[in-house]
Parts: sequence; structure tokens; C-alpha cells
Amino acid sequence: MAIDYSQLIPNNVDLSSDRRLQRALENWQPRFLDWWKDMGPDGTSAFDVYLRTAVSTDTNGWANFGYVKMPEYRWGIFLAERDQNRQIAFGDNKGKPAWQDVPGEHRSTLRRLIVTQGDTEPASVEQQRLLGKTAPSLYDLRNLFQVNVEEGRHLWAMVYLLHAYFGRDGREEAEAMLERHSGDPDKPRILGAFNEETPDWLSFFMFTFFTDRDGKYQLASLAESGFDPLARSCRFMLTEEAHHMFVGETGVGRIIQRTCELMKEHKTDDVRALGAIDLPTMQKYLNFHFSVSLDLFGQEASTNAANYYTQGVKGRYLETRIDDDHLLVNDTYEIETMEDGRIVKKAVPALQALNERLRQDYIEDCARGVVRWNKTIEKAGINFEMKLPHRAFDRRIGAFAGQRVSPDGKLLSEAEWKANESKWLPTDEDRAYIKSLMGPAVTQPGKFAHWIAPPARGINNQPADFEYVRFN
Ligand code: BYC
Repeated sequence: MAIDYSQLIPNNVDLSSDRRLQRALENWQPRFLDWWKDMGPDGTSAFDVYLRTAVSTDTNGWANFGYVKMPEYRWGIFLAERDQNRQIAFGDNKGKPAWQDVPGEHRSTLRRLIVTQGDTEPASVEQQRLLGKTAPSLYDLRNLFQVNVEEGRHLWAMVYLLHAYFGRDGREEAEAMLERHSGDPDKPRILGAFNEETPDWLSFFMFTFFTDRDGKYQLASLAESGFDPLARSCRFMLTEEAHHMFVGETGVGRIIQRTCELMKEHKTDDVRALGAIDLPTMQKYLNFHFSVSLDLFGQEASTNAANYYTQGVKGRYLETRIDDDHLLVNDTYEIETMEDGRIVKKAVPALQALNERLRQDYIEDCARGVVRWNKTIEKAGINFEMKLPHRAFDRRIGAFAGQRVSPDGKLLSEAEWKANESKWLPTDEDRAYIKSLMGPAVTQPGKFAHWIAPPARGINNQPADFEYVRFN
């Protein structure tokens, strides 16, 4: 169904045919806008930003580019096309028609997953609220805002499901999405990584590389859900998510490139003296964002995950492309865990290991990005390799929570950890240095902060000096 932009809330779900739902969402809309004003990108209401907006949910040509004031962005409800013959692909309900409504017995599980997913979206906007003040270029500023409005739309996607399928509880949950805030000691966001700060652009790029990539894997698993409206919502969200990870990968890549250029030109490792970001500091930020994002996959052995799968509410990454029985009751999966004070490999029932399996898919994807970063370093003839730390390094959730483990996976005493921590994780001094580089925003078209290289090409093939944001 085509997107109807003539409505107050653009949508492709025929919202006008359900007056009650339409009214409920139109009631939530001004609260969302108030939240955007208070907690979204600070002081940006009057800016004209060169943004893409969804015009159709087809794979070809869904995006339209043009200048938009962010509070006027057409946030809406866009689900991927319905496949009339879709069947549940896994678990006890395998082979049954996908649910068009929420089965009573899975209501609370589905609500919980949708709320957890939805909560992350406004959280990230809150985390990134002040970054516009220190943008390294108009190009980067525009990308930040694109990410922000799309996270706002992802919140809409989950709020629509809550309103449309979960009655009063759903409406209450939708309200609560705007009441919890990132880092709020009384009403924090649900998942750990979304209460961390994103105080500088290196953190932002690492976040969009590592944490948005968790989004990719979680959304892909929910896109397999037997609850078809959730699956269709997530399918469309995934098309938007790709750009966020592009921002992260190229952002980190451009910092690396700039650093390498300066190292070569000045024949020195000490690029801090030249106002750039040294590779060991980037490695520390990588370590931090990777381990915080690994926590987002939950426990290594999880009965929750087993239940989600057996019930048909959350699948595996690319479930329908996997060649097995999609029941997993007789299978095992090898995980790493702690036993008798040691890190050991251990086969556990595959159903319980689904979080770990998804984490493994994620780690392999992250590793491919790191290889690309390393190519840039290698091409510059510099002897340094970025590495993902061991999955047990600096974890807060799961079997390794609270263990002291080195980036190469050795269990350490507290004293050994303390002696090395500052080599592995950003110190206050590192953070202060990175902060000191975050100058006033670079607002001249085509100009870039000293510590980052320009991108290989512009957005929507625009020239390097394109005016991506007009301040008015
Ligand atoms: N922090 O059995 P377990 C994105 C809790 S990012 C705090 O392993 P489960 C985005 C857990 O709730 C993607 N608590 O749990 C990115 C459970 O609590 P109860 C977001 C945590 O349910 C960038 C207990 O520990 N989407 O989209 O299998 C920008 C036992 O754990 C954490 C989703 O996450 C944590 N990190 O797995 C914008 C998808 N981890 O039951 C957006 C929906 C675990 O003991 N969520 N706990 O009270 C899920 O699928 C699952 O809730 C989780 C957790 C995978 C997160």
C-alpha cells in the first residue's frame, strides 16, 4: 500500500479507516513533538536540513531528498508490504499462518520485546542531543540529524504497534517511552548502553558502528517474528538502519585516514601534538563501545531467548535462509562461559544459546568492518592493527559480568586489571583530550575539522561543498 502523505500522520496502514486508533495516535503526536523539542537535537528547530524522507516502502527508490525543518519531518507509520501467504518459520508454530493479531498467550512477551526495542530509539536521540554544537562539518551534521529523525521514526513504528495491538497497556507503554530518559537516575532507559553518554563525535561514530549494529541484528531477529505487523515494521526499519551503520563505519574510517595522513606527513606517532586522534586512543574507544554493545545481546544461556523462539515471537538472524529443522530441540551450540573460575567452551542446548548465536553473527559482522579500517592503516604503510577485544572483556551482562579479562581473553587478577585498565579503556584524560578537539561546529560548506578526512562522496551525490544544513 502506498504511503498516504495527505494525513496528519503519514502512513501505509490505512490509519484513517480506524478512527479510534487514529485519534489515539494523533493525541500522542504532540507529546512526541514536545519530547523532540525538549530532548531532541538542541536548538535546531529553525535549521533547514537536507534530509531523506520515505516515499514508498519498496526496495527501489523509497527515499526523497530535500530541505526540511526537523520538527516538520513527516514521521509516520511505514510497514513493509504484506505477504499474504507468510507462515511462521520456526518454533512450535512453524508452518502456521503468520499472526495478524497478537495471540493472547504471547501478549506480554511481545509487549516486552516491542517496549525494549522502542525504548532504545528515543534514548539514542537523547544521547546525541548536544553533538550538533561540535559537528566536524555540515556533511556530518546532516548525517547526525538524519540518524536522529530516523530513530524518531523507529519510535513511531513501535508506538504504532503498541497502540494498535495492545489496548490500554500499549497506550501506557507509549507514554512511558517519553518519560524514561537516557541516564536519568530515577527513570533510566531500559538497556545499559542507552544510558551511557555520547559526548563527542568519536563516541558517536563508534556508537553508530557498534550499537546501531546491535539494532540491525535485533531488528533482523524480530523481522522473523510470527507476529506479522512487527515483522513488517522491522523489515522497513532495517532499510533505514543501514545508513546509520554507514555513518559509523565511514566516520571512524575517516578519522583513521586523517590520523594516518598526519603520521606519514610528520613521521610521528604523536598525532595529539598535531591535534588529531592517535590510533591507540581509537582502539580504547573501540574496546569500550564493542563490549557495551555485546551486553545488549543478553545472557549467553537464556531461557527467555529459548521461549521467544519456541513461541515464534523472535527468530534467528536470516532464519528462513538457515538449513535446519527450525525447531532446535535436539541441537546443541557451543558457547564460551565461566566455569570453576575459568573461561571454557561448552555445548549447551541450542535453544538456550540463541542470544549467543546472534552475538556471534554480530561479532563476525563487526570484524568485517574492522578489516576495512585496517586496510586504510595498511595502505598508509603504518604498522598498527585495530582489533576487536575478546567477548569476555569488560562485560556487565552475562557469564563474564564483573570478570577481569584482558582484550586477548586472559583472566586477570584485580591488580593486573588495575595496572592495565588505562591502556585498554578510555581514561578521563583521553576523554578530556577528545573533548578538547570538539570545537565549535564547522559550518562552512566543504570544510572539515582538522582531525577527520572528508568523505569519499557526498550524500545523494552532492558536491563536496554542498550546503547540507542552512542555519537561518
Ligand atoms: N541491559 O535472559 P536474558 C537498537 C536483562 S538496539 C539491561 O539474556 P533476554 C538501536 C533482561 O531484560 C536493539 N538488562 O534476557 C541501536 C532480563 O531481565 P529479566 C534493541 C538486560 O530477554 C542504536 C535479564 O537481564 N532491541 O535498536 O533474552 C540506536 C536476563 O537476560 C540487558 C532489542 O534489544 C542489558 N543489556 O535478552 C537506536 C530487541 N540484557 O527477565 C536503536 C528486544 C539482558 O530477568 N529485546 N538484560 O527481568 C530483546 O530481545 C531482549 O530483551 C534482549 C535481552 C536481547 C535485550
